[in-house]
Amino acid sequence: MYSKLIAALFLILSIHLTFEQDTGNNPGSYEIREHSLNRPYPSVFSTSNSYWHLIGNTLVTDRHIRLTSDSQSKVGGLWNIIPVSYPDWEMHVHFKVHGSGKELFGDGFAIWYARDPKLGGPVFGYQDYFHGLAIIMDTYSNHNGPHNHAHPYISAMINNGSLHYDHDRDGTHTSLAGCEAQFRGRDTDTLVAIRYQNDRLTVSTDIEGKNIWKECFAVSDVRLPTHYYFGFSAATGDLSDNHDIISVHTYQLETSEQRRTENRQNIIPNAPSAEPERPHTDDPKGSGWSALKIFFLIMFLILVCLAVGIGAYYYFDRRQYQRKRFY
Ligand SMILES: *[C@@H]1O[C@H](CO)[C@@H](O)[C@H](O)[C@H]1NC(C)=O
Ligand SMILES: [Ca+2]
Repeated sequence: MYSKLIAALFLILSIHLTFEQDTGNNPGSYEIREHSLNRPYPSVFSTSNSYWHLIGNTLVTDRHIRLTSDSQSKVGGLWNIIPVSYPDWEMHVHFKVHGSGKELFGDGFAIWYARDPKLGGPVFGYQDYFHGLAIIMDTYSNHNGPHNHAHPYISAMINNGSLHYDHDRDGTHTSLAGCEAQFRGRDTDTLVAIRYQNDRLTVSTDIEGKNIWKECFAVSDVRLPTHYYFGFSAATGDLSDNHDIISVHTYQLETSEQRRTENRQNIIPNAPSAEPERPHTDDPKGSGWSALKIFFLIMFLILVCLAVGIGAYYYFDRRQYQRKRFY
């Protein structure tokens, strides 16, 4: 009897979490098709019909878009060519980094929101001194000195064209924030979410096959203009790996009236200067569950259940009338 009840509660909880993931936890959000990419991929890229262009060694199969294969000295890119006209967005990227290397592999890939699409260069296959945002998924530790974090490492960098990305230091001096994330060579699906809303940049991962976003970092006062471009790039050198993009889902988020009417096109990318590394702390382990806590948890779950039921009713009801907005 009890176990059934608990199983039912867990089911409800997992449904709730799935809902959160699907909508990016933003009720006013909807997916932008021209900034998304999914299987089956367009049969022809780099034509006037396609929203996405491939550069360098990028290869498309029916299963993935391979920025680099697991061989030396490859450079690849995948660039969207429709500028992003809305100020607040969230992007979910399903990717896979894998290869035959057990100890030595690299270098990783980068996700861009940048002024100049379709260029190649030394920073994970894109140009140095770029304008915009880089989310760097670094799998190889170049920094030989005493290290304050392990790899793979996810970090963000904001650039107005003046900063150099220093590979030899893994970009430590220009990094805005970062976290360790064991996203390479996993059997589970690996996803990263980048949210930019009200000048707050949040990066989360879902790499453990739990279908839950785990926050990697969040930074406020990040200023990014509209009309930049989304892109992905990767490079291999002496070390190599497969760097695959499997799908991209981009959502326009609800925007305040003030931000909507502001001219955001000429903003110079800007963010609080790089902070010292935050010490890595593990999530607190669930210990010492008192009866009172369990009681409140059950009450909470019942409330969540009610809210999800009511929310789902309105959601699907509304969906009937607004089907055109969803893809
Ligand atoms: C560009 O960024 C650098 C370093 O963060 C800063 O010193 C400089 O003032 C910025 N330039 C502009 C035009 O904002
Ligand atoms: Ca590196």
